[in-house]
Amino acid sequence: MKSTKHCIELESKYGANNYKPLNVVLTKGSGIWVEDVEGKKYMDFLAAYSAVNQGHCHPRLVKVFQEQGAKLALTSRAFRNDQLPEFAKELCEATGYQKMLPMNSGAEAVETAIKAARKWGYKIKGVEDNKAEIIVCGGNFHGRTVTIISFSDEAQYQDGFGPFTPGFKIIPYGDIDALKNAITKNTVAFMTEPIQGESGVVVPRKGFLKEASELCKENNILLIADEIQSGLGRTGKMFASEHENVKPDMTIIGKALSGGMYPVSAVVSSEEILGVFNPGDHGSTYGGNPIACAVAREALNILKDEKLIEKSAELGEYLMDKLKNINSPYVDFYRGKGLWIGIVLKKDAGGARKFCENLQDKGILAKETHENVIRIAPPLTITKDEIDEAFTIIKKVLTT
Ligand code: IF1
Repeated sequence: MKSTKHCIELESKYGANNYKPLNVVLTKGSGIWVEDVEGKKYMDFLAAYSAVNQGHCHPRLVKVFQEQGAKLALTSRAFRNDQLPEFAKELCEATGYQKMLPMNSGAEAVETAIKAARKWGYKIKGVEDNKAEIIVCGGNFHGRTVTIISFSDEAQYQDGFGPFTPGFKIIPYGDIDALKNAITKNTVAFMTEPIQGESGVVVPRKGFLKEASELCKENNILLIADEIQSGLGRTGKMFASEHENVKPDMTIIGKALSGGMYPVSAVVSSEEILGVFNPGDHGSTYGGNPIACAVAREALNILKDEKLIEKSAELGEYLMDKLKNINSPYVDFYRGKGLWIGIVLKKDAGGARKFCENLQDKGILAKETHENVIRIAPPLTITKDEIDEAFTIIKKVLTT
C-alpha cells in the first residue's frame, strides 16, 4: 500500500517545489468526502478552490466523462465536433449572454478576456494602436501567466519573472474614486473579481460594483468580471455580480464549469465584443473539445437539477449565523456570501495554518489564505446535517 510518507518523498524528489500542500495524500472522493491513502476520511472544505461545487466524482459527471471519452475525445478546432454547439447554446442560455469562447484553464480564459478587450478597444472604441489600458484591483488574483502576474501586487507572484506586460493600472479594491481617477481615453476595460478569493473572501463595500458598472458605461469601458472562483453558485447566486444587479460586459468562468472533472473555462459576452475575433486570432488545441463540452453541459445541469445555487444561499446563511454565535478568543470577524466564508483571525491568534492543521486532525480539510484567514468553501452538495457535523468540529477548533 502507498503510504503518506512514501508519496510525499516521491513528490518532493521528482516534483518542482512550487507548492507546500497540507500533508494529506488523497486517493478517493465522493460528494463532500475525500479519503487519504491511510484510509482516513475528511470533509473537503476547500472543494478545490470552488472547482468541485458539484461534489467529488459526481456520478452524472463520471458517466458523461467516461461515455464521451470512449466516443470522441478531441478533434481540435480544425474540425467541428457535435458537443460544442450544444454547450455553447446551453452556456449562453444559462448565463444570459449572446456568445461564448471556450478555453481550458482559468488563466487562459482571463487572457482571452484581455485580448478581446484590447481588440475591442482598437477596432470598436477607436483607441490608438498599442495604447490600450486595463484597470484592475489591488489584491487581485486572476492566474499565473506572465501577462496576468504583470498586474498582480503580490510581490512573490512577480519575483524573478519579469519583464512584465505593460498596459495595466492597479486601484485599491472597492475604491470608486480611484477608479474614476484611473480612467483615461485609452482605458478599454475594468477587470475585477466581484468578491476576491485569494485575498481572503473579501467582499467590497456594498454598491461598489454597481457604481463601477455605471462608471464604465458612462466612459465606454468594458466591465469584466472574473467569476472563475465566485461564479456558478458559490456565493448563493449564479454569479456574484448578481448580488449588485450588475451584468458585466464579459464574464469569465472556469473551475466549477466542469465540477472538477476536467479543465474547462470560458468567456461569455456579447456579439459585439466576442465578434472582434476573426479566424486565426485566438484559440487552443483542447479548448471546446468534446469531453470538456459534454462534462460542462452536465455540470451546469447538475447545478440546476440539484438546486445548488439556492442551497448555497440557504446553507451559507445558516452556517454564517452559527459561526457568528461562537464566542472565540481567536476570531476577529467573519465575511463572505453563500457557502463561501472567510474566518478572519485576530493578529495574535498565531496564524491560520495551525488552525487548518487542527481541523485536518479532526477530519476537515480547509486551506488558509493570507496568513490569518481560514477559508470555508465546501461542495454545494453538502447537507444541513453535514454542516452541523462540521460546525461542531470548527467550534471546537475555534474555542480550545
Ligand atoms: C493555484 C489561489 C484561489 C482564480 C480567479 C483566475 C484563476 C483563479 C479568481 C486562475 C485561480 C486558484 C489557482 C490555484 C489556487 C487558486 C487560488 F489561492 F491561488 F488564489 F482559489 F484562491 N481567477 N485560483 O481564483 O485559474 O488558471 O488556476 O484555472 O494553485 O494557483 P486557473
